[in-house]
Parts: sequence; C-alpha cells; structure tokens
Amino acid sequence: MKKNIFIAFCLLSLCLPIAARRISEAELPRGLDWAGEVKAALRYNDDTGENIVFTTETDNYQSPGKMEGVMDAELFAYRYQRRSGRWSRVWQIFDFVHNEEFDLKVAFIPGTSPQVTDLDRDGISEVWVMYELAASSDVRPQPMKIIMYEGTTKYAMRGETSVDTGSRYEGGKYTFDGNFKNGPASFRRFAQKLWNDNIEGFGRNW
Ligand SMILES: [Ca+2]
Repeated sequence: MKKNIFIAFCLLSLCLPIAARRISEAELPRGLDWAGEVKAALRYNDDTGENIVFTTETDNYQSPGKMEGVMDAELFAYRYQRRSGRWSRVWQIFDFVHNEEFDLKVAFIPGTSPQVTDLDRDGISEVWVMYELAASSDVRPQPMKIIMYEGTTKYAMRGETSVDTGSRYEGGKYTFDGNFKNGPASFRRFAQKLWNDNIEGFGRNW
C-alpha cells in the first residue's frame, strides 16, 4: 500500500520533469547573495535537485578613483541549489566593461536570459544566458556572448552583433568554444538559433 502511494505521488510530481517557473526577486529565498539588481529569476527541478538561477546587472556607475565620466558596468548570473536544506551557489557568471568613456550598455538581451532546457534529455538542465557588452556611441558591431551551463560544465559562444550601417550589415560573426564544438549538435543548433534571433543585440535601442 505504501509503495502504491509512493508511486502515485511520484507520478504526480517528483518523478516528472518540472518546467522552470519564473519567480520575482521577493520570492528568492534567504541565504542567496548577489551584486547588482535582479533582472530575472527562474526556479526549476532536475535530476541534480532543486535549483534557482537568476541574472543581475549593476547598470553604469562612476569608476572608483577615475576621472568623471569614466564608467564601469557589470553583469552576473548565479545558480543556487538546495543541499541539506541550505542554498549553495553552484556557479556564477561575471562579465564587465570597465574604465570606459563612451556610452555603455552591459546587459542581458531581453527575453533571452535565463532560460532552461534539457535538449539532450539526460535529466541535467542546460541554463542559457545571452548578453551584450556595448561600449561605443558609434554604429559598429559590439561584443555579444551566449553562455550556457549544463551541470557545472560551461559552454561559450562569443562574437559580435550585426549592425545596419545604412548601406550594408557589418559583424554578426561568432565562434564556439571547445565544449560547444565537441558537445551535442542539439546544443549548437539551439545556440545558433538564439544568436540569429537576436543578432542585432540592442541595436540602437540604448
Ligand atoms: Ca541536458
């Protein structure tokens, strides 16, 4: 009887994959810490356990000890996992532009980050973020990246935005790191689609 109850419970909840659920900053549990302002957070379960992933940005701020108008900006993503009742940080993504006199936009591309997949169906989620490190008032391609973690293994796609110069498009190129090159084709396909869907980054919207 107990076994049947367990199986019923299992079928209803624990043993089914649970989709990622968007949560607000107010729903982040105590014991998590971060830098910057929380932009988006997801809570999800997979075979590794109960997880929370979220992104933060500092926005532009005056570089400490530098001339007025010299700015810094940073962004972060964090994954926490509940272990023995406590939330422990599994990984952190950190990127930045420092000591820049141009306009800055160091931010996640809206609607892309974070997102959770299990493309190779091994029970271990892939967590994706995509961001631009823009530092220029000129119309020219800007650094853009997709970072993905499956478990604690990092995958990176690094390149630049594509820019409409008026007569033609410039930029848009990218490279896969070794983990992407040697990993499942489904990871590369997802990354390429995410890249192409957002190839202009923020464009001129900043
Ligand atoms: Ca997986």
